[in-house]
Amino acid sequence: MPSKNKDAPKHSEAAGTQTPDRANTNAKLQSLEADRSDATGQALRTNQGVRISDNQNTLKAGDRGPSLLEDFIMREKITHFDHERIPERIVHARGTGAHGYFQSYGCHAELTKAGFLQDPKKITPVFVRFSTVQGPRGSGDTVRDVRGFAVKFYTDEGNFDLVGNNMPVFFIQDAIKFPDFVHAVKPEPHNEIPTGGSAHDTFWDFVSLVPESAHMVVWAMSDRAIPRSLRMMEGFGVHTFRLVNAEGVAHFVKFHWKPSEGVHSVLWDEAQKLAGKDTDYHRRDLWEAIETGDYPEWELGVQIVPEADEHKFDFDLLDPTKIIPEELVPVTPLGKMVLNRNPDNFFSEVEQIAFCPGHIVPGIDFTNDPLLQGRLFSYTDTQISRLGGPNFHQIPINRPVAPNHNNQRDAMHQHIVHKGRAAYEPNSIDGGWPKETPPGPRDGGFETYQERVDAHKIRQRSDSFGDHFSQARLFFQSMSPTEQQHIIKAYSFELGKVEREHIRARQVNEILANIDLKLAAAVAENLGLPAPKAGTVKVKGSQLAESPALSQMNHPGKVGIKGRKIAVLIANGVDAASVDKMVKALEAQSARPMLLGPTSAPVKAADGTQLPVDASMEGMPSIMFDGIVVPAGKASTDAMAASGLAKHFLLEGYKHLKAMVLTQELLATLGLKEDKGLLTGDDQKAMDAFVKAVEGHRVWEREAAAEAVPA
Ligand code: HDD
Repeated sequence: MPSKNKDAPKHSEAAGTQTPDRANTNAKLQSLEADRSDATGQALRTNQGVRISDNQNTLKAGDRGPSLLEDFIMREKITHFDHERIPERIVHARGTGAHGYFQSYGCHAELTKAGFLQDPKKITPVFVRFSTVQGPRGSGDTVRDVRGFAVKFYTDEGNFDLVGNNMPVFFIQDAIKFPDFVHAVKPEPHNEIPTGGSAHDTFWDFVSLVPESAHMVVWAMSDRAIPRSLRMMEGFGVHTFRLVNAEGVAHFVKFHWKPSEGVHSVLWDEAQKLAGKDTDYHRRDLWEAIETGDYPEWELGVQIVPEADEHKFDFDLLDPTKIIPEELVPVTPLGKMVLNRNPDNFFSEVEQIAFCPGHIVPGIDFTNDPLLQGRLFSYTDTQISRLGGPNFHQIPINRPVAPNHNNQRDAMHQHIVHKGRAAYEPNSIDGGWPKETPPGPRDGGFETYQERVDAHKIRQRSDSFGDHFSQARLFFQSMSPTEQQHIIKAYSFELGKVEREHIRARQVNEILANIDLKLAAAVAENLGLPAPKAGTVKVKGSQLAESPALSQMNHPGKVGIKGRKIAVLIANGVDAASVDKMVKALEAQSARPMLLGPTSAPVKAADGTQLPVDASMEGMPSIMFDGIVVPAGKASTDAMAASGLAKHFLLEGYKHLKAMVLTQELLATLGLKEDKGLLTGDDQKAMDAFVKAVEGHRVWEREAAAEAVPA
């Protein structure tokens, strides 16, 4: 992989390097450093510290004799190995993560007393874990699924975990339904199929019986469920939270992460192919971006609603199946997050990180959202079985940078040698320490927002949670025609995999027909079902006819084609000057050009120079790139025109609406016509148009023409 940014800090230098960004995370790094192990120059020893003289042979009675039980070295090694696996997360098992930092844009004291949001000079270390929901640890990255977006802020006042998703709503309204939902979406119990996807009977059975899922399911059938990159996803806290200032005044807020690289997806056909050709597509992309210095960045913002306006909307703020449309309450930016360091060890950091929505700091508080309330219980509970007991906060990646003295003691995997004799409070033996801190505007003890509660104990859903279709309709109707078609195709694909016709019919007639009759009719036609009648639910509709903020097309990003991967296809006889010109034009835009040859062997240019390639066209197919360029050269063009591999690469790129620059000869051979993103030549004009087309992510105008191309 060519490193675009030659000065970018490399992973192995992580601990010591002092670039400005790197220095920012030092507090957390220093606290982790003591636990990092570098065996360079060290003798091989047992866990008890004994030097090992032979790591090749078990102790035996004679060189052909039986192994001896007394071989403590072999036994220790095998025993440890036998216990290397821990239970994977019950949901969100497949994930990857990175270190970085958060920096506030200014002082937000009017909104919250949380220390990390007061001072633009304050750098707060973070660790982010992205995940899919359904699949196990080894499942594919590009499956159709919701993506987890969990951020741990190591603030001076304790850890704050914002455990969100890349979609702003959820499938259910009450936590008591979570095990039902998860059992339905997970692989079916009799045969453990499918891995990583929701295209099966039990999922569609559940969601077609539970109309509160309607809104989230349209999101899951949209392009949001197949992101191009983890760097190109929005993140959402989903629930309404509270921010509380030093005077005790609270505002309702919804948290948003906005990516500087825009919100982009792959096409469904690419997603499926990638799941086979590069199972690790997303984790590789994030890793490489950070290694090459293209640090992903998001803006943290909040939608702010004064307490007095709680009942101003046509939905309930406590209902996690609802958004606050950004056109009604715009997102106020608070600060930015940059991911600038890859983990040193996947297991220790990504696998062992333990998030919990209940990890909050003074200045942040919950609401009565019944989904959120249940989550407050579930996460710690799950860590206890996953990480082997209640001391998981002592694992380096989970440890706060804030001190955390208290009288909790013992339990499995206790790493701290607590001094003193009084593990209770109040005490007079250890001088009364550790002591409570009264609440206060700064550095005070945590104080819960004093919401008044006066109610009967009941098991009942509020009527204000009863409208399941207005926002699902708003979402569908806010999509561009292209996005709507993708949604129709996704429902058709998924329901087409459902074996039971009554489930397909119920989803179409009882859910989709209430969302949008055109959507229902199109899906019904694709499934061969009778045309649906208008839905029977009286849908009151949203305050807005459309919410443009919901369409990905309206989130192009602010960094041009920075970090976009471009395939430069070459073969023997290529014009080296043309290669150089195109690569330089791409590098000037901070894109990542990669040279691909027919094989992994170097390519011999027309002037005799040897051009080493980054990969073969087979090793890195077109689905791994955002755009394709072919430099000039008569012999190389002829070779590609005669090569099934090269032609497939190019036709597949065309079909997936990628921006491309070809030679005239190849254009003719492939029988393609130039369009806004299919260009010829290698001059600056062609490259400028190419860059513009990559910025647009895909050449959407080509969609109809591309349908006819077999690839
Ligand atoms: Fe959850 C993990 C996000 C509802 C119970 N959840 C988990 C992760 C994310 C979310 C991103 C992975 C964290 C990581 O990377 O380690 N979950 C959500 C969102 C929800 C939500 C955005 C709704 C708005 N979750 C939810 C409910 C429950 C859970 C209602 C239970 C009542 N979630 C869990 C869990 C997990 C988890 C079982 C599995 C592993 C873990 O917590 O640490 O406790």
